[in-house]
Amino acid sequence: MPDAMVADSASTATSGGATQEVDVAVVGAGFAGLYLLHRLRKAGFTALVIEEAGDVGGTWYWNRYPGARCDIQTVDYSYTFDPELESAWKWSEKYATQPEILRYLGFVADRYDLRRDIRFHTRIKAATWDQAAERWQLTTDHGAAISCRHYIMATGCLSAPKPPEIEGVKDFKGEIYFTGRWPHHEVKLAGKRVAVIGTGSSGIQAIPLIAEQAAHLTVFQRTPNFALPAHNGPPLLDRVAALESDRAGYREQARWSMVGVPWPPASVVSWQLSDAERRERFEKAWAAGDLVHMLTQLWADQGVDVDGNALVAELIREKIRAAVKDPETAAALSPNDHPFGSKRPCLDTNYYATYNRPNVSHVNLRQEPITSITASGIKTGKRSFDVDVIVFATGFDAMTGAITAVHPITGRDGQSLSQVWANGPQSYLGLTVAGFPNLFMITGPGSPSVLSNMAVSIEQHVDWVVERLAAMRDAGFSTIEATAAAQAGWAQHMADCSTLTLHRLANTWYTGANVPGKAQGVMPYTGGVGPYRSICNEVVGRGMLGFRLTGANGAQQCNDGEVVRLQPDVRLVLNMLADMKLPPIESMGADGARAFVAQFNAGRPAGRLVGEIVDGSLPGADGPLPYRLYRPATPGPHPVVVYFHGGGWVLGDEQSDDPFCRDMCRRTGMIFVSVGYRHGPEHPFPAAAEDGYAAAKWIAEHAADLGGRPGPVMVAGWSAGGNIAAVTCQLARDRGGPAISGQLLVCPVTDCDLDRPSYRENAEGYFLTKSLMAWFWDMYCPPGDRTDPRASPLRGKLSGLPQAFVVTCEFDPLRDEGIAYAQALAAAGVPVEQFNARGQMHSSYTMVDVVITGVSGRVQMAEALRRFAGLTPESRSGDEGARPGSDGLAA
Ligand code: NA7
Repeated sequence: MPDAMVADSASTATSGGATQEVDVAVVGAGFAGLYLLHRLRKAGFTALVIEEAGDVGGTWYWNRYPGARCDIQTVDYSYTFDPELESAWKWSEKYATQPEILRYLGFVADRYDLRRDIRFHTRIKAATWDQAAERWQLTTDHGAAISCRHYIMATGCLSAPKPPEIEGVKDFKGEIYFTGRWPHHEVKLAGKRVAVIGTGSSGIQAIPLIAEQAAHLTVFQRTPNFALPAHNGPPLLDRVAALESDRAGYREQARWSMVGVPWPPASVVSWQLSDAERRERFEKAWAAGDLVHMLTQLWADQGVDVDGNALVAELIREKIRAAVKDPETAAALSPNDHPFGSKRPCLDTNYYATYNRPNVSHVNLRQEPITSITASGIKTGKRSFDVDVIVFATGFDAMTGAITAVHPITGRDGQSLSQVWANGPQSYLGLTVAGFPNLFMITGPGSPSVLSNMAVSIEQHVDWVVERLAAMRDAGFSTIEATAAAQAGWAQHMADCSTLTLHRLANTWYTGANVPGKAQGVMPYTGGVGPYRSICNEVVGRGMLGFRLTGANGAQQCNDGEVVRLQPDVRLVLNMLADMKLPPIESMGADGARAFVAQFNAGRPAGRLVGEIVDGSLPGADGPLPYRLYRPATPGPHPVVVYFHGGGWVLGDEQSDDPFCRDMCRRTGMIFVSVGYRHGPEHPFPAAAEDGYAAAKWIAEHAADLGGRPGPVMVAGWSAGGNIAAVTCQLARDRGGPAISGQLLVCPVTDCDLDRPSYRENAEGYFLTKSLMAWFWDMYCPPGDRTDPRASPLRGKLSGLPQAFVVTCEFDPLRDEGIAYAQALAAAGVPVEQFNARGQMHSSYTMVDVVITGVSGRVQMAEALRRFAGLTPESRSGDEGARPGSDGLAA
C-alpha cells in the first residue's frame, strides 16, 4: 500500500546489458550511502550506489509530511568528516525542516560529485553470494545486473513503512497518505475532514500543521506518547559558540559520548535531590527543548531505574494536564504504559495545545479500537467517522524491515537472511552477519543506530567498514565473515546491555512490537555510542577478533572469540579506572593506600536511605572496636546480620562498604552491623579473625539491645571480610557459640594458594590484581601462619557449619578459591548454594549504583539471607514503610 502513494518512484524496468562489475555496491543514497561512496572512492575502490528514489536523501527524500524535522539539534545532526564542508554550510534552524536537510544532502552530493555513481529509480530484486567467485551477484529492476566483492546495506532504520493492518483500506473512496511516503506534489487539506492515525514522532509533528489547514481533524490514538516542546528557532548561540570555539574537540566529545551529542550525562541520582531541586532541573530541561537534555541531564537513574523514571514521567504528565483544557482528553494524551524514553519520545511544536482547537477531536483507540475502514471513513467499536482524507502516521517495520523486506538476500550455502532472522536479528557488532560473507550493514540491528545521533553513528560505521575493506585488500584477503561464536557473544552482550535500560519494558518499534508477528527483542545496541566505538576499535586491535578472513592460495586468518565478556557497566568502570592510570595500590604503602581508598570512596554515590544508622563501639578481642548499625525503615525487631567489610585485612573500616550495607539492609529488611575489626600490618594475624569472632559473639548476645530479633545471627562479608565471616563460623562452631543461622560469603578469601587458574587468568586488569592480593597477605599474615584455618578457612574442618551462600565472580582472582570453598562445604554436608556471577569482577557487588548489573546478584543474596532467617525469600526494594521526606538518619 505505501508504494502506491509514492509519487516519484515509478521506475521502469529496463533490460540490462553486461553485468556491471564494481568492488563495492551500496544500497541507499541517504546520509550513510553518500558518505560511504565518498569514503570508498577515496580509499581507491570502485563503487556504485543503488537508490530506489529519484534523488539522494534517503529518509529525508520520502518523509515530506507537514512538520517533518530532525529531533537532534541540527548542529549535531551533520557530517563531520570534512571541516571545509562544515564551514561551507550553515543551518538556519535549531531543528532543520525536511526541505533544508534534503538541500544539505543535495549540497553534499554536488560538492563531492557523488551522483555520477548513483543509479536512481532502481531496486535490487535479489542479492546472492557466489562462493566460487567470492562476489555478490545482484539483479535489479533497472539497468544491468551488478557483481560486487562487497555489498553494503545503507538502507536506514526507518525506511520500510508498515502496512496499515486495518481492514477495508482499499474500500476508502477518499485520499490516503502515508507520512513515510508523502507525495512530492502539494497536498491540499483546506476545507477537508482529515483523519490522522498514529501519534508517534511523525503524527505529533504533522498534527498541529494539519489542524491549521483542515476543516476538521480527528486524531486516532492507540498509545499516547511523551512529547517535549522543541522551542524551535535559530540554532542556539551557546551550542554554535561551543562548536565554533573548538570544532574538533566538540566533535570528538560527541563521538565518545553515550548518544552522540557532546554532553556528559548527569551523575547525581534522583533520590539525592530534593523535590525542589528535581523540579528545577526538569523546568530547565523543558525550557531547553531538547530530547537529549531531557534524557541525559536530569538525574542518572532516570534511564535505568523505574522509580527514577517515574519522577520525570509524572512531571511531563503535569505539563500535559496544564496544556490541554479538557481533562478527559488530557488524561487520554498522558502516557502511562511505558517509562519515559523507553519508546522514542517526540519533539513537538504546539502538539498538546492543538487539542484545544474547536476543529480537532481525539479518539482513544484503547477505548474504541478501529474495526474497519469503509468507503466513507473510519469505524470504531462505538462510532463511525466520515472523512475525506486519511493520513497513516503508523510508522515503520524498523531496523530489519529496511534490510529484509527490500529483497531476498541469500548468503553462504543458500541461507536466506529473512530465515536466519526469523526469530529476531542476529549480528556481530550490528555490522555483519555470520553466514553472509562480505555483507555489511550501516546502523543495522545490534548497533547504537536509532538510540544515537545517527550522523555520528553513520560516520563511525562507514569509517570502520571502509578502513577494514582497505586493510583486507592490502593484506591480500578477499572475504570476511563473522564467526558464530562472536555473533553469539554479541547477542549476549546486547542482552546484558538491555537489562541496564528500560527499553525492554515497552512495546515499541525498538523491540519489533509494532509489527504484528515480528520477533521481539531490543534491536538497537543500548550500550552507548562511545563504548560501542571502543569495542569496534578493540576488535581491530585484537587482530579482527571474531572474523574469519580468507584470501588467495588458501590464506586464512581467524581470531575467534567474544569481544565483550564483562558486564557492560563493569567494562565502563574498568576502562575509566585504566584511563586514570593510577599507581598500583600496593606501591602506596599501607597509609597511602588507606588515604587513596578514603578519597576514592568519597567520590562514589551516597548510599540509599535506610530507617536509621547508629554508630557505636563493641568489645573486640583486644579492646573496643567501632561498629555501624543499619536499621531498616520497617517495624522491628529485625533479624541481625554481622557484616565484615572488604579491604584485604589492611584497608577499609566499618563505614567503607556503606552503600552495600544500606542496599542489603533495605533488600533483606534486616539489621546490618558492620564491624571495624583491626588491620594489618599494625595488627597482624590473627587479630582480624579474633576480632570478627568476638564481635559476632557480642552482637549475638546484645541483639535485643540493638533492636534486633534475639536468637541466632547471620554473618556476611565481602573479600577479606568474607574470609572473616567464614572463619567466624568455624570458631563459633568450635567455641560453643554464638549460634549462626547462615553465612553469606561474597568473593571471599578462603585460601593462601595464589596459583589457582583464576589467579592466572585474572592476574591483572580487574581492579583486584594478583600482586595486590599478594601484598595484602604479606601485610596481614606471616607465611608460616597462612595455612592456619583462621587465615585459610578452606584448610579447616568444614562439617557442622551454618548453611552458606557463596558468591564468586568470573573475573576475580579469588573466583576459584570461592568455588573450592563452596564445593568443600557441600562435600562436608553443609547446605550451600554457589552463585558464579558471569561478567562480574571482584568489586562489582559493593559498587552499588555504579555497577547496576549487580542488582540481580544482590537480590539473590538478600533472598538467601531471608531464607537463613526463616523469612519468606522474596527480597524487598527497601521502600516499604519508608517515610517520604524523612532523611532517615539518626547517626
Ligand atoms: P512510530 O513512532 O512507530 O509511531 C506510529 C504510531 O502509529 C504509533 O502511535 C502507533 O501506535 C500507531 N499505530 C501503528 N499501527 C497502528 C494501527 N494499526 N492502528 C492504530 N495506530 C497504529 O512511527 P513514526 O513515523 O511516528 O516515527 C518513527 C520514527 O521516525 C521516530 O521515532 C523518529 O525517530 C523518527 P502504538 O504506539 O504502536 O500503539
